[in-house]
Amino acid sequence: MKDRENFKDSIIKILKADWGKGLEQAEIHEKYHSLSKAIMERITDDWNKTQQEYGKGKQAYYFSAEFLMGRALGNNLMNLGIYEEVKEVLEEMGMDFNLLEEAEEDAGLGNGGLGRLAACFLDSCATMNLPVTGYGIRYRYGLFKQKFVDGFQVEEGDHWMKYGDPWSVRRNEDEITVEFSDGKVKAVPYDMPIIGYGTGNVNRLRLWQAEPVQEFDFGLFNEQRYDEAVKEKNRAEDISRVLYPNDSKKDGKILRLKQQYFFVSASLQDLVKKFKEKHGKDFEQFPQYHAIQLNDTHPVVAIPELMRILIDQEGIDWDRAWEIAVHTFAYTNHTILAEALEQWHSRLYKKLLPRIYQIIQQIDKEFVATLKEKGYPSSKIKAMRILSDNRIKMAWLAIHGSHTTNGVAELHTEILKHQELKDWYELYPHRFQNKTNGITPRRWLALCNPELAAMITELLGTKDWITDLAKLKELEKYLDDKAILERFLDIKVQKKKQLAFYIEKHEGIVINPESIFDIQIKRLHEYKRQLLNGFHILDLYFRIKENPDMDILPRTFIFGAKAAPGYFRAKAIIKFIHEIADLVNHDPDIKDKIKVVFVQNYRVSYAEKLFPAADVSEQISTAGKEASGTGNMKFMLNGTPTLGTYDGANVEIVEEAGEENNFIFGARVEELEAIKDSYDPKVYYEKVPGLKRVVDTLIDGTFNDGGTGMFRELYQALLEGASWHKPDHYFVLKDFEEYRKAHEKIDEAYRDRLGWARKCMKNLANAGKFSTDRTIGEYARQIWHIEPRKIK
Ligand code: DL6
Repeated sequence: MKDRENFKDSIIKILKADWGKGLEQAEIHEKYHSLSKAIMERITDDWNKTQQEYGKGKQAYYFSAEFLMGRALGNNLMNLGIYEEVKEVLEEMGMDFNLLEEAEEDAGLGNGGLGRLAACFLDSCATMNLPVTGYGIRYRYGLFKQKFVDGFQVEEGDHWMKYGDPWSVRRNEDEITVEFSDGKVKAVPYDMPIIGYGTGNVNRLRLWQAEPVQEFDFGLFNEQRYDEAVKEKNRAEDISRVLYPNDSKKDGKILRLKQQYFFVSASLQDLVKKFKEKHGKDFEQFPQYHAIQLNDTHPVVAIPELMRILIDQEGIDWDRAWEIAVHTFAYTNHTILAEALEQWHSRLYKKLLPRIYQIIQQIDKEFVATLKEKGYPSSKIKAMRILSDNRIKMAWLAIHGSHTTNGVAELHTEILKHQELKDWYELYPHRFQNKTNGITPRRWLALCNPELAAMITELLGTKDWITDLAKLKELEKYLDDKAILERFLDIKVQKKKQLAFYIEKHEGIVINPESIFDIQIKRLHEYKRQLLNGFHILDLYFRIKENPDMDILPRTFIFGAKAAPGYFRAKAIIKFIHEIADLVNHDPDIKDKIKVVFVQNYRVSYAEKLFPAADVSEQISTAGKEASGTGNMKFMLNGTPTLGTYDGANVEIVEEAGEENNFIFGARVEELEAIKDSYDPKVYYEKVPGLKRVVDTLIDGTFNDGGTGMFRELYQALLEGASWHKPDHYFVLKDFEEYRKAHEKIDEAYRDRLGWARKCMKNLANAGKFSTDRTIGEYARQIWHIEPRKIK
């Protein structure tokens, strides 16, 4: 940075202009805000240049209802290559950079893996100079903030921009009107810069905010009917008020559908408007300039919406419009869980979006005719119809109305092709592809683990690995270098101490950095099997009680997870783990051999502290249920072995780093498929030593669920099942014994310090495949057909 003094001046000026304060009086968030704006000022020219350059050719658009961005400041400074310098400048001004970083609220505009993947993708696109724009919703409230009260999850609204949002620019000139049957709303875009690493290119994330067409009704206001005067405003603003509001109720569902249509319609109108400015009405060319990726089914209403725009507004005939749509869209499937495959009641669509519904009916009608022509039997046609039983099958619409469908890990894609979407694969074999997920090495190594990053740079003699992660492979030459392995271990201890300090400050729990940090961080869901982890801890506890001299290495089990507000069982599991923690952490007989911590409000910025400090990565989902997972990759990239099942991308992690450097256990997909009708968890419950004892704690009075009945319900789900599923449908009891054995292997392996470090290094050295740079390269070449365009 050549102009340090100018930079300081801008910060001071912004503080004065925006907050009316000098440096001495300013609050921490005001300083954070001014610094961020000063950075925005510096990137504006490059941002404009990039958009101009991209306008010259084909571009891709990532339509996603979620972008889990986390914090921007540190990441942006690093990508701009001025992180250290800005830190120095701030110190000269008497500011503590760490405090400023911590003052930033996470932009938590996503639920978990799917939204975070979108954020990593944007980072890779910008870094690779690829013309890609993200389109989504500017939720005023992100994913809820989580607190624990007596071990129960309590949710609070996440007003992430209450102090403003210095990283967004409102673009009034690009506002759009979106029409529903019950009225119109204004969609106003807010653009966020996506700063590439080591390039001048700055990409764009465009998030739409819903606003009323008319701020308030002046007539009603004059009549002092104040509530009615702002009714319209509230109705419009509700659309972008919160991320995925609870959808268990009908009202909630309408709002979610409104959200989906709102951002999709605004985005498509935006693209069509710009296209016409350049190419007139030559819509045949539309797919030559646009590739639109549909991130799961949430934006799939884009297919009939583009048809509507082309047919009703641009006068194009049905067949041509359909061709254009199919050539423009591509669809990514992120789950095979039946309850997550979106379906909408026809009557909701009919009521809210009557014209879109008509178009879907027509798509369905033509599709049925095609299948009949091909000689499909009526049973198969019924199963594949886009509209059946008064429901719209969004995944079917997505596959039929796009040119590619991809899964997110090899195993997942195979399951799609040969099980879940078998009929579709037979119909459209050439449309199916695999795109194994990734993570950005910028945030998930360079930024969150600068100590390890510095060692890698020193050993490789270059920073190139940050944009070419396959280079990590060269670290293999140090696998038997004792000094290097020791250095790796020292760094791990350093990261564990930092985490221990943070946890003590934020959770009030002291943990021992010398213990094994065994971490499971992800959304709370039955298929992810946090319950299995809990049962194992409890079993360990009982065994230590029986045998106080048991020789085990001290372990700290760390959990981080949010449960969906309406997901009763997931909340029961959170409470159960808290009860275990309470028992274990306060028992003097345990002598700190095991400790259990459930961190509150797990989110991107917390994750950045947890991944680098882990010794063991818990990836223990039921085989076949986790589409990919990306947390598994973040652990690996920080040199952490996986304790996991053959599921999702775990399979590929082990393929890359070797099974002998990880701890793989449990039933595989084929086995579970074969036993699914005959499985009886009671056999395991009775037979596996120690298992009955831990399962029974759910009902024998060991623990207290506050009179909610939630523990008994969990117990019944395991042993008796429920109206909608068989007993233990995620095979927790079946995998328990093998899981315990895998833990024993870890205990043994960890004792050999250098042997352990070697496993860690082997994982790190083979994490190259899991960069989103690799994933995005594949999307760009094999789906989007776009080229890099670097600005001068
Ligand atoms: O592809 C990103 C991410 C995967 O890594 C996870 O395995 C998968 O569970 C997640 N899927 C969803 C599905 N949500 N919906 N609908 O979040 O996607």
